[in-house]
Amino acid sequence: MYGRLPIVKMLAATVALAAAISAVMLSINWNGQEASTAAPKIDELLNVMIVLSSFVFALVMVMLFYALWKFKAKPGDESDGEPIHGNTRLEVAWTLIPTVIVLFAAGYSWSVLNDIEKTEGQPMTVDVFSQQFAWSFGYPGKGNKFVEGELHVPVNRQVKFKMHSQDVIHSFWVPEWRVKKDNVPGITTTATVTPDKVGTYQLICTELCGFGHASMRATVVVEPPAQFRKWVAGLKETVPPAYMESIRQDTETNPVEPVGAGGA
Ligand SMILES: [Cu+2]
Repeated sequence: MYGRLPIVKMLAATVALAAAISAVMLSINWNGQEASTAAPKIDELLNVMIVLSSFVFALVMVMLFYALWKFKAKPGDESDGEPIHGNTRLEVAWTLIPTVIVLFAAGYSWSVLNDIEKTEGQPMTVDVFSQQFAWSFGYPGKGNKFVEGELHVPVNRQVKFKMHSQDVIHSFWVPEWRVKKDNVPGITTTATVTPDKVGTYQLICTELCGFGHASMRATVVVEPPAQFRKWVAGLKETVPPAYMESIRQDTETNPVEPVGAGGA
């Protein structure tokens, strides 16, 4: 066999390389501003995953380069490599360690998702309508007031978005909130967000939905509650019948309360 590997040195090199990669990767602000209560939790999850992946990547690189250097064929050596018939300890290790890492990642992600989707009291409901290539919004707690291309929500209030697609799959994404959810024809999907920073953001369709996908955006305004109430009171239109129909039809999954529940 190959003789003893310099395990301690390789581990030290792995830790050093993982630390260096993590330091670089963590110094980058990947997701931009945090503007919802979910954002810091999701960013922390991402940071933990970055450190874990850096470690795995470093371990693979150290072993790869060690093997390249240590077992390089001598010039002129045309012989076959030594046949190997398995190594139980090694196989147990490379099965067990990734399993533990993946289970940890799954458990941690699950708990974060549970946490950010928890509803407190009575969230405000907003209906989200998506179609090629525009967004519009209804406020069931405000007499089904309706607006196109501009979403307003009060700051520090939990909002439950109920998504309806009129044609193909779209996806609701406000990067600063971190929350992303597909709008699927025939199904009501929901996303729960508590925006916690006043400001103007962009809602971006993040599911390739056709020719105009790249321009399928809407303005998102997070404002103090009084200002929001004034804005919503000033809306002239109510949700058009075709959209009301899509709310009625999209019942295959999750809405537990009747459509229209929840108020601002
Ligand atoms: Cu779209």
